[in-house]
Amino acid sequence: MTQIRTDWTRDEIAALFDLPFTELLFQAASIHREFHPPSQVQLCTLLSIKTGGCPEDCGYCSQSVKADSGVEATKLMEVQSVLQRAAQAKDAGSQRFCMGAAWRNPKDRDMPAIVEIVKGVRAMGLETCMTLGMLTPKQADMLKEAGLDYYNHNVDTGPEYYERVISSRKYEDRLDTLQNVRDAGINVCSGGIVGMGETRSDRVGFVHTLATLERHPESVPVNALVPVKGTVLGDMLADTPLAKIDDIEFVRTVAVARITMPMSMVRLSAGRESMSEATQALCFMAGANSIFTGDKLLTAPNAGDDTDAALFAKLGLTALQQEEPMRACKVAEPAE
Ligand code: SAM
Ligand code: DTB
Ligand code: SF4
Repeated sequence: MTQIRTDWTRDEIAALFDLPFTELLFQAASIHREFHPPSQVQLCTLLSIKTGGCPEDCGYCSQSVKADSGVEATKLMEVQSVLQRAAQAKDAGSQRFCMGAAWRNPKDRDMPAIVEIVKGVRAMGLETCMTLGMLTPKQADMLKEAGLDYYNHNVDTGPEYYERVISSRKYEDRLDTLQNVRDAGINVCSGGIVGMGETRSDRVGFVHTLATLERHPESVPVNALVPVKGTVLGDMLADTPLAKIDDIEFVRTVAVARITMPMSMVRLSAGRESMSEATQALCFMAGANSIFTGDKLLTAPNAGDDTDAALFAKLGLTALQQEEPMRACKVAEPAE
């Protein structure tokens, strides 16, 4: 019986990464089966409700003002337009509607519209998730009151590599917002990006940060860097193609996330569009049980519904219909 642990050491996590690949996959798949229905995958839909013009300097992001990516800055979408897109997502079978804004943090004047959006999407019977940048405790409380189910705020990588990717905020700022979200009683969605030129040891640090939070994030998105021309990291990768993350190393990261955070939904997130079916299948074997559907992420292309329907049929996967009862049971079980 696998216990939920938040006292993982870096050495233990490094040792998991070092396991023979088939052994790592076997352990991850076994734990996956203990906590989740292994052939069901949660479908989430993303919508950028405010695109581009972001003052932050995240080296991977097409929406930073520092990037020369051609992404045009827009205003916050009208509430009704967002609700229309949510209705389409629901019709397409999505369970969760995730809305992203290219902000360092929401301004207080933005909050009434955000609250209205959360209420409206929730009233459709969709789970709501927002990612709006840093939040104050008060803003987190307002979102909770509006009925927000999840807040996404990624730690992105290990603490040592963070300042190589982003200089306009600190790792601690990210952790503070995660704490504010937790304290407000909103479920936490936090993960990061693999393939930004980080080392194995940075990936160990990344998983270690998440797996040693007081409570594991309920959702852990693992993104593969989408290299966007005009961003620091996109251009670096174009110049040094060998820096591209190895598929097996990506799957290892998913497997280690699954083993260390057994109850979390591990989301195979950005980067699927350029991933082979075989690599995605290995990710599902390694414990990934959530994806973003549709043909667009925030600004980058995504696999698309037809492609995913074909993949699911080939692999015998089905859409997860509801938050799994198995997870609820595990929480209720007493520790030994
Ligand atoms: N501005 C908010 C923030 O940074 O928290 C929300 C939006 S931001 C685009 C959400 C996340 O998307 C980032 O934390 C990062 O992990 C991911 N992301 C952004 N650009 C990406 C890219 N090119 N490839 C992979 N993941 C990316
Ligand atoms: C997350 O971890 N991945 C999503 C979501 N959270 C907001 C965003 C991926 C963005 C990919 C690049 C783009 O579309 O611009
Ligand atoms: Fe802004 Fe978020 Fe992009 Fe960073 S990742 S530049 S905070 S939109």
